[in-house]
Amino acid sequence: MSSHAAALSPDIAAAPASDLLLAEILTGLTARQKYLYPKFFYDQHGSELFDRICELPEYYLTRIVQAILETHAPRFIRRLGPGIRLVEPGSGSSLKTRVLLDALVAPAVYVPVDISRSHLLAVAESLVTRYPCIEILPVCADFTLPFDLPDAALPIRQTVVFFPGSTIGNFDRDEAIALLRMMAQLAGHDGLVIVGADLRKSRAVLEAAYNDAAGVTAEFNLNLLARLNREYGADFDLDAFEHRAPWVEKDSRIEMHLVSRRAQRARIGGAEIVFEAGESIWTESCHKYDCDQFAAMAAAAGLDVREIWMDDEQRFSVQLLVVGEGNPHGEQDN
Ligand code: AVJ
Repeated sequence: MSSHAAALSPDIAAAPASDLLLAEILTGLTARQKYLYPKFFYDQHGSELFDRICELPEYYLTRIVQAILETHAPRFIRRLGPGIRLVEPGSGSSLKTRVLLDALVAPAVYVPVDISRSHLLAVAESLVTRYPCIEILPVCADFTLPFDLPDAALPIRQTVVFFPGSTIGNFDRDEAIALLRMMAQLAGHDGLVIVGADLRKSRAVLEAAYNDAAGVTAEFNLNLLARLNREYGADFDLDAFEHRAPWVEKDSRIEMHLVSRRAQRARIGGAEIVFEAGESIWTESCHKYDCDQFAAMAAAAGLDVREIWMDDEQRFSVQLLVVGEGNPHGEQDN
């Protein structure tokens, strides 16, 4: 780590505590339906694999969000004027953000928030070089837990929370509402929340997007076990698990699983995890919405839909949300 990156922000040191993560991992692996949270995908290697997923021909999401943002975001962001603080939970490589950063009127602040410390640092460093007029304040945090926004040197007029990649779809309805409420609080009075929501479409298109021919999504899924082996001294046999990602119509979601090919045991953190043949670890849900359903969720979080940006074929939506009138969360300023 270079001293340059360290100078970006002292908050970078606040990485999530690792024994807390191990406790969460063990809770998931000892549940009746075994599960692991998708946030565990994103170590350095997992973040890189995700970037490769975004380039896959079958993975339509990233390209469409990018096109939607290129069409609508620059004018919208420029109109906001100077003094904007852009906060991005789960910023990853901040690639989708560039179209916004390019349009921000200086002075402005960008707060990328990501769980992958080394990846966040590397990205933040390159942003400092690329955007000398924007104050870059990275925060290493698990955005599903409360975190503090770092103090900016510049006066801030308005906060825009940016969550474009459809990660909201990883969460169940109640969790998604809680997350939207948290974003409303971060945005504060007069704030804006921009959320990407993938739309319901045919099984064929959806299943192809999560079962790519090159096998990158399978590798991404299996990297979760590789990571447990690397970081927690676990002994999962990667060849004994298989990637599966069916569209589950009744719950309107893709479910990603790692299915045990045979009866087996694995050790992690002093515990033994027993698998029957065909038993799975549920690693991710990717919910797909229609706009009415999404608006109802936003409303439950105290947010009103002001505008929806979509591609011509209505495959993906970017929702512009404002803190609703009379919502108590609107009064909480950050
Ligand atoms: C990063 C959560 C938006 O749900 O499409 C991609 C993650 N998983 N392929 C998604 C993912 C498998 C992605 N999000």
